[in-house]
Amino acid sequence: MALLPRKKRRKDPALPGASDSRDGDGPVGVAKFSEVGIFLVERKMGSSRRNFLTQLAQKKGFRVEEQMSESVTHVVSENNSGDEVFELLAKQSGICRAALIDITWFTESMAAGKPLEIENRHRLQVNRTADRSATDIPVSQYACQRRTTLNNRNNLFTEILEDGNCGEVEKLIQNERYQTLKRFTSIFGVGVKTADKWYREGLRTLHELKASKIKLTKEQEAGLLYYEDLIVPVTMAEADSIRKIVEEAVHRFLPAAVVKLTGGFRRGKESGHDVDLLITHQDEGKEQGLLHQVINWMAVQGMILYDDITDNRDQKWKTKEPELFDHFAKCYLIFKLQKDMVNVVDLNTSGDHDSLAVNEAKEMGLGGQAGTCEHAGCASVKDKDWKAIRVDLVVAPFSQYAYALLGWTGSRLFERDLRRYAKHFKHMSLSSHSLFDNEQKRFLMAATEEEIFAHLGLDYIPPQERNA
Ligand code: DCT
Ligand code: MG
Ligand code: MG
Repeated sequence: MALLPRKKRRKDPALPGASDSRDGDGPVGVAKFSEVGIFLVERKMGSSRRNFLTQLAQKKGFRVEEQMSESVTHVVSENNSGDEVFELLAKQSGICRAALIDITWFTESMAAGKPLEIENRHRLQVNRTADRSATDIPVSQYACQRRTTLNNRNNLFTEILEDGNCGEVEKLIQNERYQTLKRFTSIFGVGVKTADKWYREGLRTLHELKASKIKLTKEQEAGLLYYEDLIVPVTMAEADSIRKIVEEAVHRFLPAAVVKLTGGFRRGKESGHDVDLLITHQDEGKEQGLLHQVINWMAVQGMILYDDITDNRDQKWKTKEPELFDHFAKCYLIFKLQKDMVNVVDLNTSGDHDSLAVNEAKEMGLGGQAGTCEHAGCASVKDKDWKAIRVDLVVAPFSQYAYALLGWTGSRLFERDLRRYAKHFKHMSLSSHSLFDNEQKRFLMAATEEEIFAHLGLDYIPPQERNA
């Protein structure tokens, strides 16, 4: 969104995905202190000092956001009054939920090598009482204390984006690096880190990538192969069909197993980039080995275009941060959905998807003759009787099901804030497996999401209000 006034134009505008701190190649963020999102106010600080402080903080494992967003928790400024910072933030986006603090918090935290608790002396005083707008309504900085439906005030900014009336956004989307990173990260299996590496190696287009000698992973190869389908949003009808097909496959092996649609669709979204399915069985232990059986069976039926199974016994997960990665048996797959399996006729979505990606598909001649395709989504998407769709299958033991359901429902920002809230206010560690009370030194059991919210002392927020 709009940026704060700047002394100099930055050479290096925000990257796609920067606001959620994802490194790209891993599924979730890698900053050591990812629960803290710092935004450094450039006013009076200047761009070179801001760059220097940004790099310093990043080296120490802090997440620093280039732009103001909902994921910012600490707005740090130097030599500005609270009113000045408040006004700058209110002008640009109305996002004012983060703590407004002085540079002293930042320097002390850097010296300590970890984010310090905010003390009163760190806080900037905001004295304005007159002409306060809606942004002044005290709103928790934690998404898990807010009810965010799909129809929220951020839509205003999305409109701005679509109409192209915002100068800063225009500049950003014209930026070559941004365009290239967006293009490359739209390939399944390519994160910001890889996209940036390719950019630095001089690659700009999918055509150049394909023609290069760069060694692609199996995932990226599949991503390129089914690119044209995968950039088309998945509809609710398609998600529902896949859920039913997977459920049928699962029931061949475990008739009483539950297959639940999670992710964005559970939050009420009409479309998404993938289908997230969570599987469990009431008799804990019965779910073991299920994933391999189901994937093998579906593969024999010709339903699987690509699969990457992670076994829950796989030791490689032990090296990762427990809060960032879960240890469930899971499979990231590309599903081959026969169009006649979809109940509602809603497959003409190819015109809706991202125009950049459309042009890329066109440029590559994906699924047709290069250069002969009038419209991406031409022959290969429209005429073939199937569509490639990304699916995440996750299997959770029954005793962890409520935690897995909460974790896999998202949104990512909502989940991050829940964990941050649990840690700071309740001294508890929340993951997609469990909730551990660090004071009582025990795990808190929960059979439902409602019980988890109750353990955390939070009002229950239903899935459709977790769209932070
Ligand atoms: N998630 C997780 N671990 C992962 C990946 C995802 O715990 N390795 C959680 C975070 C949110 C939820 O699963 C769904 O993730 P996505 O499918 O990436 O997002 P979404 O909200 O479903 O959005 P979309 O509709 O674009 O798929
Ligand atoms: Mg999803
Ligand atoms: Mg997913």
